[in-house]
Amino acid sequence: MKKLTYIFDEICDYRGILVAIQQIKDIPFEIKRIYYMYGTKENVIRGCHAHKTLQQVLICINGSCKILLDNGAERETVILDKKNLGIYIGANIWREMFEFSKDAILLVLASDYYDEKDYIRNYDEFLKSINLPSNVS
Ligand code: T46
Repeated sequence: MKKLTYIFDEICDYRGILVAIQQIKDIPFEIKRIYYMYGTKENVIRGCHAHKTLQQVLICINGSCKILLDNGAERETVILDKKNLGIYIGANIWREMFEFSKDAILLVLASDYYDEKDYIRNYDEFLKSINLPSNVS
């Protein structure tokens, strides 16, 4: 699967490290929303949905977690374990986030406002939406 990851520049000086991310310049969309999750319980799987139009960049700014990406034909798991590593997830990609470390903080930059209508939360519906036969007989 073609996947887009970013290593954002670290600006280091004697005080520590600063990472800056600019819309359009560093990621391919305008940022309309930022959200983050932490305190994720052990063995929890988050996500389990696709988006019809939303584009996002996920960065685990503390700790680590894994992201499963599924385009209906291929599945791939990415480990987010660096504070300056981002993964782009476009529309029509099923995603699952799991194996969060206790200290994980997953930051998400999103191209649009929250809209439940943009979600596809059922895997068979997701397959149908991308014109693949559903697993349901
Ligand atoms: C995604 C992955 C990476 C809001 O009210 N506003 C928001 O901006 C968001 C993101 C969520 N919510 C509400 C909706 C639910 O009642 O917060 C609750 C938890 O959301 P959800 O179960 O969708 O969270 P995740 O972690 O499964 O998925 C989230 C994003 O929703 C989703 O767009 O791609 O992170």
